[in-house]
Amino acid sequence: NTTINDILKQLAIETNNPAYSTGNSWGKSTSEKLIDSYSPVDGQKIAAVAMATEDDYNTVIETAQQAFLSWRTVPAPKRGEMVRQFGEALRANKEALGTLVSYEMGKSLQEGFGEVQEMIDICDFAVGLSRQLYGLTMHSERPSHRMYEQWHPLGIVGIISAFNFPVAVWAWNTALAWVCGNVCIWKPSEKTPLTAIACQHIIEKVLKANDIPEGVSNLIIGDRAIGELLSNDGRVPLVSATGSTKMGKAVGAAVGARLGRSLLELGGNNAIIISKDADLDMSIIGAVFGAVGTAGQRCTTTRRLIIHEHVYDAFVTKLVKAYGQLRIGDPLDQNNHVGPLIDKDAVASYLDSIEKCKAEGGKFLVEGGVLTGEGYTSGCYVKPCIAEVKNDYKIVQHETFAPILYLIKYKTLEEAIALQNGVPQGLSSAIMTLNLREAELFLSTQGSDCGIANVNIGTSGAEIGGAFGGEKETGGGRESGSDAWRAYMRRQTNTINYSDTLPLAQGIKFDL
Ligand code: UN1
Repeated sequence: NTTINDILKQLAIETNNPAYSTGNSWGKSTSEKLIDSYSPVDGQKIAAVAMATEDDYNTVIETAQQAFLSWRTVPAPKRGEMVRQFGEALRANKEALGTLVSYEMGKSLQEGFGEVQEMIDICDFAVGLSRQLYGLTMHSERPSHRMYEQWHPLGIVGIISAFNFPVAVWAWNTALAWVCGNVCIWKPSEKTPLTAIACQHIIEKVLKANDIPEGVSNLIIGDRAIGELLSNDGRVPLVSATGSTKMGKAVGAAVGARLGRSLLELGGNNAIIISKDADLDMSIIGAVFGAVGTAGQRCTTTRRLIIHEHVYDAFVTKLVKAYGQLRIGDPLDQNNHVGPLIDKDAVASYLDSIEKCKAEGGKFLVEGGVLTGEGYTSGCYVKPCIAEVKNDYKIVQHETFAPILYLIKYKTLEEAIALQNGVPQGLSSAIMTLNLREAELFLSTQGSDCGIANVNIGTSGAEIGGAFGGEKETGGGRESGSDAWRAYMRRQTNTINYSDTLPLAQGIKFDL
């Protein structure tokens, strides 16, 4: 339709797009292989993108290596100025880019805009940071000596991002990495290559306007093979990867084998504890948005509700009623709450998880299923569903990227916390309670074992200012706010002697 065509035009998306860009120019791949990007919204092919070859990859790496030599000498606040302009360019393109995110990935338009807002927010954050990047100073035990530490850039940062946040997660990484003085190579998900092409066109204008050398912002389109090249490449000191635990284990192992650094943001299996002292109406909003937002495809999606036995029936009645009001359909239509899953493979895995849950004894209070008929021809629209389960079912221990919500009943808060922590993943968690003792216990060392723990807020929708990431199989990395920038730099301790003697530390005497 015309709106989408206008948007593709505004974002400079062509029918056939090149396989890579080193910033100011797009490279012509030697490969004939193409990735076709289909919209899960209506099943239409949007456009095609060439896949990069290993030669293309090496061209990108060599250009990036060269660029780093000059980019690292640009003062950090000047690098921040480029990021500030990038934030401005994103503001100007928010509507178009947010709409393309919604159309190519399938999340609601509001969430598409929200995702671009996250990019703008991290740019603002990074601009301020560019005048900080603080090291500490400490007192030397030796007279007339000064000790301090400083932070230097690493070099090339490889960014592997997932389809569910096709643009924001790149921005979290790249905005910080740039102000820190690194150059970046982005390998987006092959399920959402066009939003990545659009982002590269947006930054391209900023790079040109500021005479930034080729190689500071690189995009490379490919599948797992490109991810493997990045992970195994000693020229890439840091690989930041977002996606499944399976992918993260492969990346972490490959990068670890060469003693490189990886920053992993992997699967979640996030729960909300609904206490007997919860505000139930507020809890419903948190739980429903958490479970069905982005059609259950956020790493922070609420997958489990752990509900106190005293409020169980009342809460579940409200919850089932709320699910009955959900409107599923075209995510570009703002009347709808839930859009499609990313593709038919995701639909198959959703159906398979429902079957597995039933086989283990799960009792469905709201049945799932694939929607057919008008408006659902892409075959990617599914019904959000709810099942009563036991926490130790195999399927409940596993992250299914779909709107399947599991209910578990509890008696004591200690038991609820044990259930909440009793999964291999450790990303996000929440408790709904108006009881101070419960809230504080949940946040204490005996409480949630996750990287994110909230009170009276759901599990998803984190702000940029905090460090984002999780423990256990979530991978341990932290991105975005707070001091997450340190992951993109190397620390150096410096001791300077401005006396005319050379005293040794620890009082050691060494006279010649
Ligand atoms: C993700 O799903 O990979 O906290 C990121 C949230 C979003 C980011 C999710 N700000 O839900």
